[in-house]
Amino acid sequence: MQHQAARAAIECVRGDITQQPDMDAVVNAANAELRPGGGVAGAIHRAAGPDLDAACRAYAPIAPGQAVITEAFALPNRFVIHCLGPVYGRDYPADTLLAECHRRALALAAEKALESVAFPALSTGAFGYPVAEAAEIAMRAVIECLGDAPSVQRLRFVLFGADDLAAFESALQSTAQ
Ligand code: AR6
Repeated sequence: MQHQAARAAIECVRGDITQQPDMDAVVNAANAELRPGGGVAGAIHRAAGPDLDAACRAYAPIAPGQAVITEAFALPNRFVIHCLGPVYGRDYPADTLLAECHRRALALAAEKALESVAFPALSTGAFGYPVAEAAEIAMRAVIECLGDAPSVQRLRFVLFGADDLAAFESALQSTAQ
């Protein structure tokens, strides 16, 4: 599914965030220490190799809502944008912090004049954010912020599961209208 918002195309696909070779940057669902961990972070660090872990050390720790950018090393992308989403039920206000992650990720992409960015479903795995709510917040945040990131022409949400894909497609439809 694809939609045009503020000159940028937004699409939702089912897949693996480490297998997006046509994207300038991929977003990591990081932990505060920017270490490998599980889920998206584990997959990204495994695919990027140990140089990514070394590069992250200079920026850690980060707080919920923050984002930092590093090289992507062995990944087929130019950059990794590491976002720390809120832990649902612990970090407040969760919706503001989740939106802030997306806003800062796009701001970093714009600083590097990137054309394309792929996001996973931040906070919806180990951090427990209900996916339907997270999808609405993520979609609203990127559509609001794309105007401040004029270089970004293509935005992709990469979802692991069929239910997650359905939630993001529904959010794209309702938000983009
Ligand atoms: N590609 C795309 N999506 C994925 C992939 C992948 N390779 N792997 C998992 N997902 P999570 P969080 C989905 O837990 O909730 C880590 O341990 C997953 O099914 O990666 O922000 C870190 O170290 C879920 O829908 O991120 C942190 O401590 C979504 O991506 C913590 O988890 C997010 O799941 C971050 O938790």
